[in-house]
Formats: sequence, C-alpha cells, structure tokens
Amino acid sequence: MTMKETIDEIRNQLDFEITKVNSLPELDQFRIKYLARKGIIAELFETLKNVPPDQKPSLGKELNELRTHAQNLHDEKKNNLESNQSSQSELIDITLPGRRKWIGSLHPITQTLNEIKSIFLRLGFEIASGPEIEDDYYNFEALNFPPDHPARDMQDTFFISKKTLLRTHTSPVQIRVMEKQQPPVRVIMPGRVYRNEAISARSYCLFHQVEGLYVDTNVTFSELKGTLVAFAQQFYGSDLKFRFRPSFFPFTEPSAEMDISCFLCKGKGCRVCKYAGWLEILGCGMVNPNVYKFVNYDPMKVSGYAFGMGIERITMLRYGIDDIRILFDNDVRFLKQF
Ligand code: 2NL
Repeated sequence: MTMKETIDEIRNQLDFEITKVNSLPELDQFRIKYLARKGIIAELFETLKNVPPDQKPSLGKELNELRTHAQNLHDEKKNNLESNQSSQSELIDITLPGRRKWIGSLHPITQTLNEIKSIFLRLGFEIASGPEIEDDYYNFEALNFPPDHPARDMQDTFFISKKTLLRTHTSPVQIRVMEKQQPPVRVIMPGRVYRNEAISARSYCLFHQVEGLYVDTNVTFSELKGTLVAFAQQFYGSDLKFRFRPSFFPFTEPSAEMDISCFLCKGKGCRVCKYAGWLEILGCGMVNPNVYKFVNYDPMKVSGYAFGMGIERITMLRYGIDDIRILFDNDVRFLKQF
C-alpha cells in the first residue's frame, strides 16, 4: 500500500469511528488512538522521513490535512457531547418510579353520620334538614324553653340579632317538619349546630348532632327504648348492656339518658369510660305536650318520642380521639388514617 493509500484509508476509518463515539471517555480513546504523540497520525509523520524527497511536500500536505480533519472531528464531537450533557439533565427520567396518588377518605364525622343514617333508614325513619341560621322561636320558644332559660343566654348561643341565631341543636328542624306534616312523623335530622362555649379538648364552637322524632297515636316509652336499643346494638355491637337514667330537657317529659356498657373494656372500667364501665351516648324522652301546641297537634290524640346525640363525642369514643379540635383542623396527617 502506498503512503497515499494509507492516508485515504485512515481518513475513512476516522470518519466511521467518530460516528461510534457516544461519550467523553470514548472520545478520549479516539484522541489517544489518532491524535496523541504516539498516535496513528504521529506515526505516519515518522514514516514521512523514509519517502523519496520529491513526494515529501505533497504527502506532507496530505498528512497535515488528515491531522486537521481528525482534530476537527474530535472538537466537533466534544462540543456535541458537552451540550448534550447539559440538556440531558433537564430531560425527564422515565425510569423513575411514579409518585403515588393520594386517595382521599371520608372524614370520620361523615363516616359516623353515614352509618347512623343508614341504621335509622332501615328502621323506617326519613332524613330531614333545615337552616343553620334560625329564629329564636324555632330554636327555643316552640321547644318549650322558658324565656329565662340559661341556654338562651348570649354566653351559650351565637346571636346574630335579638331574634336570629345560629341553631344550638337540630330540634328546630323537627318543629318545621311537624308544622308541615301531620302524624305519623318518623324523621331523623343530622346537621351542624353551634354553641358559644370556651374552646377546649372537650368542646368546640361547632359540632354535629343527630336528632330523631317519632310522633303517632299511642307511641310509648317502651317503643323509644326498643328503637334506641336496636340502634345501639347495630352501631356498637349486639353484646352490649344498656341502661336508661332519668334526666331533664325542656322539650321532653319524661326525659332520660341512655348509657351503654363500655365497648372497649366491656364494662370492667378503662380510660375511655373513665373507669365507670358505662358510656353516655344519647338523651331522649317523650315529646312534651307543650311542644305539640306550637305545631297544632292535639296532645290528647298524639304521642311521640324524641332523642338526640352528639356525633363528635361518639366518634371520639369509637376511634380513641382525645381532643375534639383535631376533628376540625383538616390536617391530612390525621385525616388519612381513616
Ligand atoms: C342530647 C339530647 C335530645 C330531643 C333532643 C326533641 C325535639 C323535639 C321535641 C322533643 Cl322537636 N325533643 N329532641 C329530645 C331529647 C333529647 O337531645 O343530649 N343531645 C345531644
């Protein structure tokens, strides 16, 4: 092979090999092979000594061009690789594992409300709702609260004006239902209620209640007990013990509070039931005949029972939550546990 042929062959080889270079270390191999002090091109310059003098100028020129060509290929590739490297860092790495989507859950209060609603729906109750901003009449007067009752105090109730307030219980909805509907009435009212109380671990300015009302002819206290025991057995478990203690509400007579044996310690005594073995879960009673007068029902013809329970309290007992405020913080670290 003549020197000229060798130079042409090396040029083809360079042109091919540079296309295979994909990284800076590979490019350095290319440089060492062709351009270094002991590289192929330097060796060719060595052999130039041995060619006949008349060929030296043209072959020397060819060799110089080959070296420039190799250097150009090298520099161009180097530029490409370096600019690629910086744009590569902005590319998305599709091999990274995906970020898991958070699946939301129902608030524990909503879960408790849903369960209570479905139990009473199966027992034949309907669901009613009404305004959270109420008149004094529906919140107090029609419920047989005397004018000087302490609950009517500014300290317990959020008044918007002298006669308008945030409802302190869901009972006003029952008055509205009875105004519109003749007996038999069998409804529950779930909803938010408001109390102007000092905020603490045990009380908040806002909470949820479910109240129930059944008015018909010949409704008795034993029906009240039967319905509430059926509810408690479905909600808390069929093996519970229960008891009714006498109590007082302006809108019921007689009135009672219902306790169940503690579902945690089964009545033995623990932190949840404060070592009493019993948990108070609701208030109830036979609708006070005075209430019927406000809704034009005849107290001599109809009778009925009503009950009410605080949802926060039973939700806290159920999940072992010891501070009511955490139910209103909307902190996902708390909420995602449900
Ligand atoms: C409790 C006790 C109760 C009622 C609510 C009621 C409503 C009407 C007539 C008569 Cl329209 N009663 N509701 C009755 C007894 C108890 O709630 O401790 N709630 C958290």
